[in-house]
Amino acid sequence: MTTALVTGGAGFIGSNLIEELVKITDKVMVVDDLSMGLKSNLPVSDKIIFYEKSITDYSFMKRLLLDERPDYVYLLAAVASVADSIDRPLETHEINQNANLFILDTIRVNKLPVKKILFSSSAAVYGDDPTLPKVETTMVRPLTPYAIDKFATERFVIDYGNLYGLNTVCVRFFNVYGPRQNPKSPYSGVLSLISNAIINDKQFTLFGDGSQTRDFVFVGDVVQALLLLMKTPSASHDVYNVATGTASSLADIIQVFEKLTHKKIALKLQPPRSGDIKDSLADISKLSKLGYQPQFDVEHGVAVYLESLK
Ligand code: UD2
Repeated sequence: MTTALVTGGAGFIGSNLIEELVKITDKVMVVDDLSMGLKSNLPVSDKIIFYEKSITDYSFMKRLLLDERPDYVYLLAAVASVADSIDRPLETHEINQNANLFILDTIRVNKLPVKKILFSSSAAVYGDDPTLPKVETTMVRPLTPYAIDKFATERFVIDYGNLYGLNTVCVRFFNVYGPRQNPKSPYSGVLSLISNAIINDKQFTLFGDGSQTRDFVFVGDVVQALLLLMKTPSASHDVYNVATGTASSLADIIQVFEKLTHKKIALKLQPPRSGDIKDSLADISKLSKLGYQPQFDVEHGVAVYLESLK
């Protein structure tokens, strides 16, 4: 019997992961406080055990880990917005770093037989250094509480491997999009905001001239990467970019949406958002060497995303 624990499993990326995990796992435990996620994001399956709990509920987390002794642990729960982290640095630190460290240390101290632990970090750790594409060895420049905690927790996760022999791996997500990405928050990913605008015939606020570029990666490809990293023994005590290796400008993306929906997006033009980086692009050769091949270009991914919103 194989079991997995997914923190943040009711969220956007977590719930897409769980859709695949239930096919290959006998039992999937989900811990989510529903601060961002929705219970309805989870697929219906009697393999899923859902706990509406925060990962900062340490006595609960300890009991769960000791009682259930999961084989695989996916650490996806987080304050997921940079802006939110700037408003709440201490809470962000508690959730994004301390709670994950507590899980690692509970596994270490109790010598739990966890096969592998995966931590979700972010391209935010690269900060505003303009060198492209970003390779995992590129200097990091974390500029916000979100990025600082993501980077420091990466180091904890990797060094719990080096120091204590835990089998761990980290990922740096670039701009993930796809079904169940919540467009409600003003800090949601830009593709969910464009979808929301075009479907509801609302204006989309474009910051800048649309020439800024991002490496947009479809959530299905992200799930492929997570499963691959979990099952690849050589991917251990290390960090991997998860992206497509292709940059698209927002102007390109807007065109893709307009072509697919046969609608014109009403744009409200605003100056560039302060603190934004102009361009972002990943080098994915490290992950590709393990067999990762993104299956969705933006046209395909956006089409699937739009279909899911019908
Ligand atoms: C993403 C992450 C952020 C951090 C960062 C690291 C999201 C939502 N944000 O920020 O958490 O990890 O990467 O580099 O995943 N835009 C508009 N109109 C809008 C919203 C956005 O024009 O209503 C523009 C925005 O100014 C930017 C681009 O779209 O140029 C992408 O914005 P984003 O917030 O989706 O993602 P990003 O890369 O800035």
